[in-house]
Amino acid sequence: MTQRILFLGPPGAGKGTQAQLLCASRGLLHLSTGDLLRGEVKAGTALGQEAEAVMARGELVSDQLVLAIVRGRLSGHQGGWLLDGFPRNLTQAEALETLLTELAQPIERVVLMELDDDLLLQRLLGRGRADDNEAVIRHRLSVYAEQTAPLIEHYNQQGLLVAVESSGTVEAIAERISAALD
Ligand code: B4P
Repeated sequence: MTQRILFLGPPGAGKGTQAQLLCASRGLLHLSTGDLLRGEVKAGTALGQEAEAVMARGELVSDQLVLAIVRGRLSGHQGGWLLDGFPRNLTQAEALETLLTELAQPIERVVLMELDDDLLLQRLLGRGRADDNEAVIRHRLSVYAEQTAPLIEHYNQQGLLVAVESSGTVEAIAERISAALD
């Protein structure tokens, strides 16, 4: 069974929602850089203070900060994992590859969750997190298009990418993802 998985897709595609389900059913470590950063903000750490304003603007937190978090969580972990919302740009992807080569734990599959902008906007406005107002969401979508979308071709060239249509019910999408992974 596929054990080392990466979820890629625009904000609001449902990466976090689907990652929780898949990790529970496969016993994988769920590593969401968004959740980890929000945890640092809530705890009021120095890292959280640095990340808070950046996240509120809908921009990407510095690669150095995010990489330190991921390295800390993956080093020493035994077993499978799912990286949710990381990497977000080519610098992060290249640093991840170096780390995974060191750990001898290559990525097995990259799941691209695809959804129209209108539905993304609708879902995120419904969620109502601090960074979920329309102006910030539109900015996050443009950051995704500029910085994260190039990773689609990057992983496609490596033969790792599988695209999953991400409209419909949570259950229907979960079934599509499972079918795409096995
Ligand atoms: P993230 O926390 O990664 O969140 P996201 O991309 O906005 O949402 P996701 O796709 O996980 O959607 P969700 O399941 O919640 O990023 C937030 C910020 O953190 C970034 O903007 C950035 O500042 C920072 N950050 C994170 N990682 C970083 C990195 N690597 N480098 C730099 N900065 C980083 O679903 C969204 C909504 O849709 C929810 O309300 C959900 O209930 C609903 N939903 C889900 N599935 C649905 C369905 N099938 N039908 C209807 N609604 C559905």
